[in-house]
Amino acid sequence: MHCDVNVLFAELWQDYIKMTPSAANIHQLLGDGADIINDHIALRTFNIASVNLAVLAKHFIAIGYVDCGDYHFEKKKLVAKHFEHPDPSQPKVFISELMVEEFSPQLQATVKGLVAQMDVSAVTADNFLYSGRHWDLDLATYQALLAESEYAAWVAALGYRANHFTVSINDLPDFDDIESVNLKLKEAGFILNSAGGEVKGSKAVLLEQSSTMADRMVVKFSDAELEIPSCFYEFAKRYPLENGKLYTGFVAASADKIFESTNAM
Ligand code: OOG
Ligand code: NI
Repeated sequence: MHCDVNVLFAELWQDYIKMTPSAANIHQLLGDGADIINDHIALRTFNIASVNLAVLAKHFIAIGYVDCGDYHFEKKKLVAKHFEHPDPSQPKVFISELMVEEFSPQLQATVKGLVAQMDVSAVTADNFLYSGRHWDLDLATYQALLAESEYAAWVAALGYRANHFTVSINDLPDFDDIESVNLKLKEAGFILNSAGGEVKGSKAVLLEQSSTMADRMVVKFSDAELEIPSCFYEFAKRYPLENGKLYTGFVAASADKIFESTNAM
């Protein structure tokens, strides 16, 4: 496990921009070359004991992160937690896990079979959170997973890595509101996730979010290659609580729609 939060996020970012070439362009577009503050990143996994949310979370807890919130997505059969660092300038972390036992016996057997191929030491290695896929996967198995759960298929194909980074709109020098960020992105030709509307949440729930639809990349399966959705970029604007501090949580109804940024269009 890493012991330096900045090193871990630098590694996660390097992997993420390989998966998401558009993120580098968006970075330039919104930040005008200046540094961009990340509101949060997100990771995905299965709730199988050897790779579950808690296993991923250990990497963040080891560098000072604290468990700060629980979320449940009944229809997608997911649960999630978010973690915060004592230094509020460090990104928050949103980790979700698929409740595998709620799916068909076939999906359960497939997922257990994938995870069983992993080297047991992989999950504590420094690079685990940006190590990608640890198993053989054929195209038919990918497609069978996709038919039941887009999330299951995404994790099966792409494995362990940041599924998105999130620009903190509050910290952008040239933009104030999420609508003008969205407009700038659309003018530059980026496709936004419009599930539930382009802006998820509101000032009333203290968080507004939008995201691009994931980039697409050719992934090698054991018997074929196929272009599939990879990772996306998110934009978040936070509003203050009554005590004047910015809200630091997530909004389940909004998150539910953000997950769909990796759906095929
Ligand atoms: C996470 C979706 C939720 C947010 O900011 O609400 C989320 C995911 O797609 O893995 O990131
Ligand atoms: Ni997010």
